[in-house]
Amino acid sequence: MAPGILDKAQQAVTGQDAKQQDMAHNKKDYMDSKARLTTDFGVKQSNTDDWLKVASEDKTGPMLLEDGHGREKIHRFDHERIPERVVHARGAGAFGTFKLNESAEDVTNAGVLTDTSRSTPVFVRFSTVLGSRGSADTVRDVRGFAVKFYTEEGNWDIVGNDIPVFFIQDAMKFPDIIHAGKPEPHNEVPQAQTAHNNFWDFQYLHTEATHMFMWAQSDRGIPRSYRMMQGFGVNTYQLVNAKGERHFVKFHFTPTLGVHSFVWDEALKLAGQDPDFHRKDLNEAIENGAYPKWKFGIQVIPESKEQDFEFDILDATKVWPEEEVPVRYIGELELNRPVDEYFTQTEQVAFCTSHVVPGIGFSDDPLLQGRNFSYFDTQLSRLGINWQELPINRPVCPVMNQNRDGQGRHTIYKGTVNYWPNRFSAVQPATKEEGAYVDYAEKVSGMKQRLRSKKFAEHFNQAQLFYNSLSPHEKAHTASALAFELDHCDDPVVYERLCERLTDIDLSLAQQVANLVGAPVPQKAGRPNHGKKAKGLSQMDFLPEEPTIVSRRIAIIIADGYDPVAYNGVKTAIKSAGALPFTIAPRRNPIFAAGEDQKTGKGVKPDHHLEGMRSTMFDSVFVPGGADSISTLRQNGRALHWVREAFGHLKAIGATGEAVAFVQDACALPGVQFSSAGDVVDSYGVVTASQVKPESFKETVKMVKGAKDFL
Ligand code: HDE
Repeated sequence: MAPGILDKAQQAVTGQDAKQQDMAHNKKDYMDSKARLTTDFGVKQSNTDDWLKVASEDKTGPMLLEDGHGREKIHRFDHERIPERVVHARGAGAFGTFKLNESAEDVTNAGVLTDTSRSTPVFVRFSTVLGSRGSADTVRDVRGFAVKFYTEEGNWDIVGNDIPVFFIQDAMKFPDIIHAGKPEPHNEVPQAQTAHNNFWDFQYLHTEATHMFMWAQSDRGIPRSYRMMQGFGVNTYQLVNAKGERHFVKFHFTPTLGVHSFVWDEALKLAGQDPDFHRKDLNEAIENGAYPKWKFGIQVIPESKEQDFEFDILDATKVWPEEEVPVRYIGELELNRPVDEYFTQTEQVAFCTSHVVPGIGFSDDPLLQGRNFSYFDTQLSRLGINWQELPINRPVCPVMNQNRDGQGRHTIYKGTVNYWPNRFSAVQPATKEEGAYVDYAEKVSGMKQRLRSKKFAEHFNQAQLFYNSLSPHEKAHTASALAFELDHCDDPVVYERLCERLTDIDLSLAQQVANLVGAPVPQKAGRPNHGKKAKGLSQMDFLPEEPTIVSRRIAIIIADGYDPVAYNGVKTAIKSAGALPFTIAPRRNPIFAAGEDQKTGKGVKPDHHLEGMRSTMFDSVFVPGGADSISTLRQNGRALHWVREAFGHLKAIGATGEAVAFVQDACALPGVQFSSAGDVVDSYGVVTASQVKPESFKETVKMVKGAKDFL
């Protein structure tokens, strides 16, 4: 047995999981100082900087085609790119572990969902959908949430999203919805945006997309972090237990940090200020030991109850309301290892919905059935027929079959036959007892026709359910998001008709949006709002069990003459709460505390200067006092903007001593009254303490935990 192929004894010795061991054979340490430069074929090279040429110290002559090393280097470079994913091109990945807390053996016999002693290695890739590989992370879009479980029975992929429903019911419509959302064909504009005519034209004409576009326009479309969004399998799968009974299932991942989003202005600015914000955030958290975690849950419906719902449970544009089908949390997903190399791991990873293990299977969900064809197919053009041999895609259990050859083949099979049956009885099919995949025997009959069941025709009930379930601020954000998008459409047919469509959801929503985008303001609901709500739709239903600031980024702004007691006190308090303090100052060279001699003192070296970073990149801002520091900051427009912008983005802001008045002045808006600054005071998310006492730091941390932006 090759090491890493379920070699548990060796795993115990090395402390590596099965996938780490498996990939160890493909890894090379580029930082090895003893290594020497060679060609791809191992011949040592003395010079990788100058092409072989006819040259002397006085004259540079022609280059020689004969230079194999030069040619190899350029050839390799010319072919470095592979086609980017047709959707979900921009992504970030990490390794981790899946642990099961409760066996689901009543509904499945899958080892990964029944054996609570296992720890299953996983690779997760998060992504945006529409943008190309170089687009920004924080655009308004759906996020991909794809999980590859390297189980003992083979690879299982949940290729999910952060939104539980989809735009279309039948896979046949996928090229249309994606063409409509991607840049328009005549000018390739806009990039990574749905704010254009074609997208909203399609949304109006294709009514089954209504529920999903409401999710995408809500705060779900601009998550604060990949670590703070839910994951959903979206499609309806099936589970089969040892008795051969079938259940329908939906998969859920719920983040332990809670579900949080940006405000739109922050997301827009970040797209330019730090387009890699989400991928950096993922790595920063893992590198700081704040491992992202999700509870893993299943919603299960027995086969006998398939027809008991007002919607079709195979329709991917519908959620299964939690009141009717509760989520049963049975496991935990943790990400704890960054990738070693982006291309070979995050780019070359290939997910397929068709990859399931015994005990898990597919329903007749027409979206899922189409996806099962599409993913394998797309990997052929991205990676070639032998993509399953790439280290990131290889399972950790043995692989043996008659599939052979093709471009880029690595596996070398020994033996004289490559077919079954063969005269040696070599490589026999497995029995059920040996763990073979058993297809669920289902009776199927019907007319062959292009049709969906009648229940698929209802497209608005759940769009209303979703909107009704949002909190007032989520509703307000959704209205502004729709108005932003439609404002970018210049064809009146598009924005006027879409405002009409909104009357099928909620008249007051339609009226707000129509007024902002310059469409006739509708006076009559397209259909009455049924007024029903459900839990699990608003992201306010997913606050962390305990408020936490773990892994949050907190900026401390200082200038020369800052108060060291307040500065050090708050920094320590932030660190001990598991958050990340960053010192920001007018320059990156050392800043000196009040009373510190600038010639002999060491000062504090800031992490960034005020122009190098923006408030958008931090969750909270603290300003310690110090008369000179504050007088410098008062004259610095950027410093004022930092505080004012953070306030505008509803972030927690803390200040002590002389900084109290500075922060109050920076945030003062007509009608906004801060409480008096005698004691520790909190008002509109701004915590101030004129006296520097330990309580003020504790209060700041507490306030940051409770701040609106973190909800
Ligand atoms: Fe995908 N989708 N999809 N999709 N999808 C792809 O596969 C497709 C759908 C999702 O990080 C592609 O490897 C069809 C729903 C994620 O590598 C492609 C249909 C959901 C990722 C493809 C759908 C998803 C993809 C492009 C309609 C949420 C990124 C590259 C029937 C449940 C995976 C690739 C990664 C990627 C096809 C609908 C999620 C072309 C035909 C619904 C997270 O095969």
